[in-house]
Parts: sequence; structure tokens; C-alpha cells
Amino acid sequence: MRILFINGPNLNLLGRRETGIYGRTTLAEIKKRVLQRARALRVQVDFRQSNHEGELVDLIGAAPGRYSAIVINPAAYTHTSVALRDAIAAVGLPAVEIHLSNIHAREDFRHRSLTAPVCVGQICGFGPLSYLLGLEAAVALAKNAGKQS
Ligand code: CA2
Repeated sequence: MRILFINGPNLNLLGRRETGIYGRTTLAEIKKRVLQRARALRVQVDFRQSNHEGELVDLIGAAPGRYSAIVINPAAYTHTSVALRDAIAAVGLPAVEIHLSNIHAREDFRHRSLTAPVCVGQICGFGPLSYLLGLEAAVALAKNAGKQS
């Protein structure tokens, strides 16, 4: 089983700026933790980040047949991107939306997610743990989808 992790714009800056909101853990460290947990679960993970909306759309579009589920932190595109929403809806793979911060406890413009309605669910507010919870959810969803097909 292969799970695709997708990270949106500016998440490459994690751990270096805005540490009051996002903490001191870098994306490389989060990736390490996710891959470690994936090994224990005996699943493969590809972990990607891009600052470009079109690249994120392409990653999602290329996922069917290669991955069983998607875990996505669309970052700022969560709140703006019809293109990402349409891409997730189009591929028909189970997707889990994750966020480090609790977007519902922040500015009003972060309360709305365009992408969450086309995901199975959303995990937010747990810091780097959101990624590990996202992995657990994706593995469970992929196993379940396998049983039905
Ligand atoms: O809490 C999350 O995971 C977010 O997806 C992070 C996004 C934000 O736009 C969403 O509303 C919630 C921001 C990612 C950029 O992270 C930075 C890290 C360090 C310095 C600047 C930005």
C-alpha cells in the first residue's frame, strides 16, 4: 500500500519562521516521523511539498493507480483553491485533510476550507501529530476501500 502526502505553499519554512503558531519542528523532521511510523505500519509513503498550485494539481492527478490514499495539507490553498478541490474530487481516492494549527480557532478567513468537503475528513490543531493521525486515517481508509473493491 502506498500513501501520498502532499504539502502546500510555505510549509518548507516550518520550524524557521512563525514558530509561535507552527512550532519549531521542520517539515524534514515531520517527514522523518511519518516515514518511521509508515515503516512500522508496513506501508510506503511518498512525501511531497510544492509552492505551486498547478504542481499540486498535477501530483493529485497522477495519484490514481499509484497510491491508495492521499493525505494533504493544502496550506493557504485550503481557503482559496477551487483547482485543488476539483482535482481531489476528480481522482476519487480517499483523501484526508490535515493542518498543524486549529484553523477554526484562527482568523475568519481560515475557517472555511474549500478542500475539506471533498476529503473524507479533516484533522487539525495537533501540530506535527496531525500528520501521524492523517497517516493512520489514510491507512484505515485504504484498507477499507480494498475490502469493498
Ligand atoms: O495549520 C496549517 O497546517 C495550515 O495549513 C498552515 C498554512 C495556513 O495558511 C493554513 O491556514 C493552516 C500556512 C503554512 C505556511 O507555514 C509557514 C511556516 C513558517 C513560516 C511561514 C509560514
